[in-house]
Amino acid sequence: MSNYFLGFDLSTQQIKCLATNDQLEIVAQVNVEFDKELSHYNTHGGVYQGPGNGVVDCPVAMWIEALDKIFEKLSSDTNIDLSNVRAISGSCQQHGSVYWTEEGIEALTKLSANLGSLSDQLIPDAFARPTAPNWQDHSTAKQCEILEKEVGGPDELATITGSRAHLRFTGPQIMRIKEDEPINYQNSLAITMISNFLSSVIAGKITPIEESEACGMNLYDIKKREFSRQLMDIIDPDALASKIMSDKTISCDKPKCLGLISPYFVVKYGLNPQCKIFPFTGDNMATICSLPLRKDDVMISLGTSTTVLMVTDQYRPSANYHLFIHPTIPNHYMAMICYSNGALARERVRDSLNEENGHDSDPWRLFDEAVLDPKLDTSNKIGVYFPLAEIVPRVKATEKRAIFDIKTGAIQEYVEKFNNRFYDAKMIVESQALSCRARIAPLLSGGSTTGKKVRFDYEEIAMGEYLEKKPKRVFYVGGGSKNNAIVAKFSEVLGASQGNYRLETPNSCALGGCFKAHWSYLYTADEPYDKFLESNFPWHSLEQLPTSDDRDWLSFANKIVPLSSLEAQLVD
Ligand code: XUL
Repeated sequence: MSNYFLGFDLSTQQIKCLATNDQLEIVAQVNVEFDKELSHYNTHGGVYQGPGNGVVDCPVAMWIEALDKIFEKLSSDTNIDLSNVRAISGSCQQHGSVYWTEEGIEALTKLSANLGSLSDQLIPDAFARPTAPNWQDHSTAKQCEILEKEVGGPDELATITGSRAHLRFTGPQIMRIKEDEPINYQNSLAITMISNFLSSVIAGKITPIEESEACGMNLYDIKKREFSRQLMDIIDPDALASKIMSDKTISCDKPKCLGLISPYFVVKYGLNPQCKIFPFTGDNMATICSLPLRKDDVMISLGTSTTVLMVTDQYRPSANYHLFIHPTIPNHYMAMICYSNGALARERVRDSLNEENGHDSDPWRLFDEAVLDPKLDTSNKIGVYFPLAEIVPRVKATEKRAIFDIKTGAIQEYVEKFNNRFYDAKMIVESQALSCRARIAPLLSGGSTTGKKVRFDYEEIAMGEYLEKKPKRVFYVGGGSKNNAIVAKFSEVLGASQGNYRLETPNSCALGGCFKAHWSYLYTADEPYDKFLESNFPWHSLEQLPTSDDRDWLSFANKIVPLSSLEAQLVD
């Protein structure tokens, strides 16, 4: 009889739960789609959009009802014996916050299958605010400005908390709620993030914030590894520290059992009373926990936008990306770089190429041929294509092309167009990949500080770092990763020393939760997370891609200087 481990994923549009067995295989999968299955909350894409004020909220009552529903499905729609579930963990959309009343904190400890559903016992009195801000909320520009200004600017805030101020981050959100809804704020005896909201309901008691999640608040001092008094004081010097249980934050250095599952789930759904609950984390952190990633491994999500997640032991904060304490590997960080231009920008170039040249039934044929065409000489060309305002670098929507001197890297001429659109197809993929290469360079280990200094964004580093550091493995995910030409070009530019992989990740957040629960349950100090996963991981589920040629990687280094110069010309 196998042990089972549950991993939850409370994301924007659904809650999902996976169960894995002793062999790390998925044995059950259930989900509840909010708009469809809980349509009486009238959410669109799981959220409510405020009336033109940038507010984007999620109803907490919907999540509470969804939790009962998903446990119901686990017990009736799957074959697993829930009394064999040994441990539970999971992940949630990052940054959101849930506001608990005194009654709510009390009601959690008294949850009972005899008292009706979770909703009957928690709604509406458990929450001072019926909704939780969603990560798409953009109502906090004023609060972000204040936080940055008080500490000396975006770089300074990034140095303390791993990120500059962001509209969706919990600190600015709490600050706005305190200002706009003073009664709700006052009535909130505890403020949890969404991750420790979910673990609290499952454990039947308020559980503190997990450290890697705390890094998504703009309040946590990563070097000191504690909530920053200075930052909390800007929002509320009196009560915030106690509301967020700042002295009880859960360290990621080793697994910490939060307690056993609430008797409610034992009696109602047949869970084992000894089932252990381990801290839940953010969805992006759980994604890296779904793979045996180590220092210098990179995951690139080629979706509508491009997101880079990587494991690093270098704490080199920048206002242009995020650093979070790694959820399972001590003294490591997860870096997250979010670009707004990804697939849409490539598709625009593809469409104009097809318009000019006509195309057959495969809209990608001409584009892909151009990307891989060795006769299309882009060695002295550089260009950026940002149909949307870009985050990295932080600039308005723009396009720019230039010809440069291959020997010196100096830009010779800015041009309106290259000879034809085929160059743009090749160039957009090259420059998207090159931008990733330039931004991950400071976060990779090794390399020397020799050579000319080259600046991207706020940081200037020596050419030695760009020229000598390589990622170990690169894992490609997301829609764009299905395109062979695109991943081949990214692989050439990034030059992973230990291989390139492609995988599908529909379940990665929940799976990361299962693996974390499993590892935490078996934890021994001499089996760190990456080692536990590496030896047990179903490698056959990944597709290994060809390794790239070192000469390609070196020749793309010629474009580091011109890309930096070209970006410096773009206006903010
Ligand atoms: C990350 C972020 C999103 C949400 C999505 O900073 O805001 O990825 O976590 O659920």
